[in-house]
Amino acid sequence: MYQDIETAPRSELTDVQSDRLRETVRRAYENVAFYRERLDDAGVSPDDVESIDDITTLPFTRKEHFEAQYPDGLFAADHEDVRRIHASSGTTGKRKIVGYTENDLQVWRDVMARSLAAAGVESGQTVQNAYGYGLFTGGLGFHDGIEELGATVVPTGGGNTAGQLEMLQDLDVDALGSTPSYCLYLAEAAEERGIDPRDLPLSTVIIGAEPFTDPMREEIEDALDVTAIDIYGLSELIGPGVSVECADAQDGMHVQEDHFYPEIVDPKTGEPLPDGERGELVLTSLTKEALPVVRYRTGDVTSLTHEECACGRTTVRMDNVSGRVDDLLIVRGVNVYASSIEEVVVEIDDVAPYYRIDLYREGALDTMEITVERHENADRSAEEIHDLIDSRLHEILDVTVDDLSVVPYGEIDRQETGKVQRVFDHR
Ligand code: DLL
Repeated sequence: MYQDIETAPRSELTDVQSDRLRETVRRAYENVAFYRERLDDAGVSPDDVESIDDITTLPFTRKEHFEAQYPDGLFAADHEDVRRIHASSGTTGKRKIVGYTENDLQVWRDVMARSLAAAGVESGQTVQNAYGYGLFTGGLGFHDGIEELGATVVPTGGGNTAGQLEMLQDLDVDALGSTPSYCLYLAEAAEERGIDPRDLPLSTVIIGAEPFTDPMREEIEDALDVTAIDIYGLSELIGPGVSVECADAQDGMHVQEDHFYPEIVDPKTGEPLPDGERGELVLTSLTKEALPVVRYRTGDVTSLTHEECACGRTTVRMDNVSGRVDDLLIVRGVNVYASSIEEVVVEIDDVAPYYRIDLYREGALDTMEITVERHENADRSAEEIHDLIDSRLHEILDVTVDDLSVVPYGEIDRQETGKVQRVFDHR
């Protein structure tokens, strides 16, 4: 275990959380006009918060609030105490600007070092960091955590695939941090250069920053002969390191609960949901100074479990994030999740793990086009693949696909940096 708190009994964790929630609410109330108004409107005073259970009396904070308070209206620290700024790009709306005090940066280093240790990385090993450096939290978040753990960081950042492969091989790299889509891209690029990706020295990849399904993870593990560990985080809370899978069980992500308190709510009503039920993840920061965040509606869909984990950590685990509340594609009035399409596509061996979904509006009618790639070594013909996917999609979707194309291998654009885009809504 990297830190003792990861295996603390529940009662100890609850005490820590209760103390920290009280401090967080007080800090937010005293330093941020937005929180003062929201709490006053809800009739809650910081004195009313006694234990972590009182969290449900607090109002939610939403993406729109970050936008309305752009750039730093939610900051609770003086400018001279802010050591670093990051920002999340956000596909819609304004960037969210986030800030860190020295203490916040140390918390981040700690939770990232912990996360890497849980992923099976050891001090003395070499970790290549292919997350983008810059305003995105992925690059520097991983970078600091790798150093904090006592491992060696190779700061390749995103892109430059030839350089990535060269470093992986020549520096005998043990673990790679990268988005799942870039992992697959690297494997493919290796093959094109005559390198068997399974021969790369890697034993672990730590993937996150975008949703992926279980079949996609298996594809990555198989292509690179690695263990693929899911890591989750978001800029508003800190960046990567909010939760991570352990290499021992690979069964849900342990939330770093002494710093981030998770709840699951019904996305429509905001009512709390019990363990095991999927809903919207709501997170509260418990130690952040520059930017305390109270009951943040992440928009990410998952569930929680307090069941014991084989690894010995006592922290609550969250399931793989299958998608976002607002990612639901409504096609001709019918709910369609891109992840369910991905599952169909990736499960078929003859199909490469690349696809795109295009949505158009013709007159008053929505149309949905899906493009998949035939695998290099596919046995089935394009027509056979077409019919197979068509019938599977027919079984799982309540809406018909207007156009399904099976294109030759390599035809769908690969994205070398940033988060992959698979849904193109032209409506
Ligand atoms: O993506 C932080 C991060 C960097 C996490 C590197 C993991 C690795 P943002 O750019 O603010 O921060 O985007 C956060 O990305 O609300 C999710 O929708 C999505 N996301 C992050 N991790 C995962 C994951 C970083 N493991 C948003 N699975 C979040 C699914 C993820 N979605």
